[in-house]
Amino acid sequence: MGTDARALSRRAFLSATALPIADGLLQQQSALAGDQGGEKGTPLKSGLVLRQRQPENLEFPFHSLESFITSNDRFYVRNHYPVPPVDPKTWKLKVEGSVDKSLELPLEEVLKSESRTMTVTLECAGNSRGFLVPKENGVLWELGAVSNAKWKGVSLADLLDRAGVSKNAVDVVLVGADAGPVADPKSPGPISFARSVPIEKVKKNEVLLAYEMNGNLLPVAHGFPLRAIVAGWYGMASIKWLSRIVVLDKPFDGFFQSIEYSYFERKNGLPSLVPITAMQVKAEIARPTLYEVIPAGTKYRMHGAAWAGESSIAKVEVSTDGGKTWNGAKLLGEPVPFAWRLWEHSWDVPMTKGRTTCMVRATDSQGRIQPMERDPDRRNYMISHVLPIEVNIHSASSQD
Ligand SMILES: Nc1nc2c(c(=O)[nH]1)N[C@H]1C(S)=C(S)[C@@H](COP(=O)(O)O)O[C@H]1N2
Ligand SMILES: [Mo]
Repeated sequence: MGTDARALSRRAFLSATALPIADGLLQQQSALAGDQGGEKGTPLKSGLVLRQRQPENLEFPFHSLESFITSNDRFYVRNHYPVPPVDPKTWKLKVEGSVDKSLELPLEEVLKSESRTMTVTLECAGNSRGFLVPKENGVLWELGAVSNAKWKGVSLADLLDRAGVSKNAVDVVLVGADAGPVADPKSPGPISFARSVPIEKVKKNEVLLAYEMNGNLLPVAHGFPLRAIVAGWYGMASIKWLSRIVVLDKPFDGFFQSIEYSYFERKNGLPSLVPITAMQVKAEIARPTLYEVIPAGTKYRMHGAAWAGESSIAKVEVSTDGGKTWNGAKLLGEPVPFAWRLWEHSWDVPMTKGRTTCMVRATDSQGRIQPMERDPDRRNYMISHVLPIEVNIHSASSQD
């Protein structure tokens, strides 16, 4: 690797760890929602939408989507527990389980490994839950529990090579420093936020342990000092405030992948709960927004983003008549593996005023297309069916 990356990030970290900057970050983090007032569902000063104050859950205002990269202060935040106190001076990453040699790595050691950079879109498995009827339990996200950033860190595969993974290993558990009790089913005390990833996915270099986000130190809200980025998967696997990595010879059955973040898969006609993994193909409309008033007889720029998890976007289509007819949208920029693709479409808005429903649907490179209807086997996760956005066409001449 170049001298730049290692030297620079090491310096950034060493100074960060020596100074009370980490305390500053913590204060900044807890001030994020608290200081800014705001009712649930309303925008904070940062522009993020408050969904829950404690633990802090903040939504990216998807209608403001303008660029491929989401800036750090606009990236959605999904927390299950209060942000854990992490002191970078004493922080260590434990690597244990089915390995030749357990490791306890201080931050410096992690930073010494060869760095990699990946642009990866994270979508919460509960994104768009607010659209479900009847109303579901859980955080009622609209369109913005999804964001895209450039992450820099070390490949989990490289780190595991140092520990020497046993040949019987099948699963790698990522454990966060945050923990809390679970009410239903009642847990025997606090449970850490944790999630496993199969060893094959790790070996493909698709799991990054990131310490930088969009060229800056990883913000506390996003997992400082180190978080996992599991490329192509829903966000729940991208463990923040990483503290332990446990290699197992059997699949892990933790709460956050067997009870929460699981869905019904039909095997021989029998529904069985399986962990949620890769993101489904999905497109969303940034503009127009729900109930937006659009002038009749004009050209309107519809735009948004589409993503397909471990696959890639082949096609995006839009409808402005409630799904009766569909038109191809233009895919913008170049495809980037594991990142969303922006799209746009120029709509010739009709002269007739009244309500109409806009829709978007994406198809991936394997021919998978977004369904029109919600699949109940998915419980209240993986909400990727076509979402109707009703708008009002308004004639410029009349005042109503
Ligand atoms: N330690 C820890 N990691 C976590 C979570 C958490 O609550 N604790 N939430 C997960 C979920 S459900 C999502 S969608 C992503 C969100 O990452 P972000 O807050 O950086 O957007 O973090 C994941 N990693
Ligand atoms: Mo999530």
